Amino acid sequence: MSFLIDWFYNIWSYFGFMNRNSNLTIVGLGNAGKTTLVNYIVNDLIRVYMPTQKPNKNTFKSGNTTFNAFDLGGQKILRRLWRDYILDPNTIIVFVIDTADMESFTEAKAELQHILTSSEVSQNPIVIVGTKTDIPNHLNRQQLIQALDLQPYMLGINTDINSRPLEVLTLSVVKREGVKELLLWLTQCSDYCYKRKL
Ligand SMILES: Nc1nc2c(ncn2[C@@H]2O[C@H](COP(=O)(O)OP(=O)(O)OP(=O)(O)O)[C@@H](O)[C@H]2O)c(=O)[nH]1
Ligand SMILES: [Mg+2]
Repeated sequence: MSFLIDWFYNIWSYFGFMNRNSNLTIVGLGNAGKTTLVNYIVNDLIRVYMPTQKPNKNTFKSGNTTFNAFDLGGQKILRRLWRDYILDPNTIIVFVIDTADMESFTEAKAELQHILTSSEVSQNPIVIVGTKTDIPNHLNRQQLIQALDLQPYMLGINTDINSRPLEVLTLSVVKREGVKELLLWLTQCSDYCYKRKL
């Protein structure tokens, strides 16, 4: 039976009939580059933004999916808001981290681990996005995986923690590199989540 559903699904997707919505919750420490990334995706614009105080909703389309992206503030006092948005069972979590800011790594890693080990969001897909790869001495994808202790999640060692989609990507908004790959992953992830619910 499921092959029939897949078949109809593929045909409908092919003809563009399969429009759907997906939520993104964008978190990460202050200054990580969240607002810059979202606005680049939405408006193709690179400019400087004030630190985010209130959550901002931005909408953009990629493939057949309309994404509602909630860009949250990363300053310590604002992080308690993250939970309210992350708890949406249908949201894809986008955790943004500055690959060139070694000083903030311990704190970023702690926040990320908190999310990764939270049973409340254990099914939510998560993409860890390392930004600012244009800055010299940044960590590349492999170094980022190591620094954040993400090897068990990537290697399929523990099936419990691998039951959800998880990816690590790096990019630079300034150089306009890696953003297409992020959009592709988000679109595929949204497809996968949709099928998972069928
Ligand atoms: N070199 C470089 N700088 C970047 C890049 N992306 C963002 N930045 C800079 O990083 C700084 C912080 O960017 P924001 O997007 O405001 O950071 P944020 O994560 O939204 O911060 P909060 O709103 O405080 O949580 C700004 O000075 C940006 O210009 C990038 O790809 N490369
Ligand atoms: Mg911001």
